[in-house]
Amino acid sequence: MKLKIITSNAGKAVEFRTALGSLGIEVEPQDEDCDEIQADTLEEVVRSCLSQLRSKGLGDYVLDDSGLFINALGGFPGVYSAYALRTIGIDGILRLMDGRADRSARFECCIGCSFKGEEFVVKGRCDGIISERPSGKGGFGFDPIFVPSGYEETFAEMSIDVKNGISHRGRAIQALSETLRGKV
Ligand code: ITT
Repeated sequence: MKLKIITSNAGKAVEFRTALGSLGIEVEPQDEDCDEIQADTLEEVVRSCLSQLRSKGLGDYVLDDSGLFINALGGFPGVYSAYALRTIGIDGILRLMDGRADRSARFECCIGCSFKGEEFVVKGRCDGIISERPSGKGGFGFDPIFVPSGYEETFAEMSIDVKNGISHRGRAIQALSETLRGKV
C-alpha cells in the first residue's frame, strides 16, 4: 500500500516513513498548499485541509496538524505552534517558562486521512514537561525542550524509533494503521 504524506516538514515525513514503513506501507512526501485556518483545535484545521485538498485528485494521502500545549501558558502555543516556532522560537518559549513551577505540557497530533475516497481523522497525545534548557540534536521543532513522562531525555536525544514508540505522532500513526487495516 502507498500513501502520500502531505507536508512541508521533512522531520514529520521521516517519522511517517519510519513508522508506516515497518507496517509495510510505503510513504511518499508531497508538499501541497493548504491554508491553515485560524481555529481552536487541531482537528478543525485538519478537517479544513482535507476539504481544501478534496478536489485535487491526490489519491490516498495523510496529513497531520500537531502542536505543543503548555499548561502554565494556558495551552500556548497549541494551534499556533508553527507560528511560535518561527517567531519566538525555542528560546522564546523557554523565556516564557522562566521561574514557572508547573512545566507540564503535552504534544497533540491529529492526522487526517483520505483513503479510497473516504476521509477520517485519528489522534495521538504525549504528556511530558518542558526542560530548563534545550538538549539533543535529533528530531525537529520543539523536540530539544520536551521530555516525555517516564523519561529523562528530550525527544531530540532519542532515536526516531524510540520517539515514534511513545510520541503523539507515533500513537496517532498506530491508530491510523489500525483503521487502515480494517479498510484494505
Ligand atoms: P506541515 O503543516 O506542512 O505538515 P508544519 O511544520 O507547519 O508542517 P504543524 O503545523 O503541524 O506542521 O506543526 C506545528 C509546529 O509544531 C511546527 O513548528 C512543528 O515543528 C512543531 N511540531 C510538530 N510535531 C512536533 C514534534 O513531533 N516534535 C517537535 N515539534 C513538533
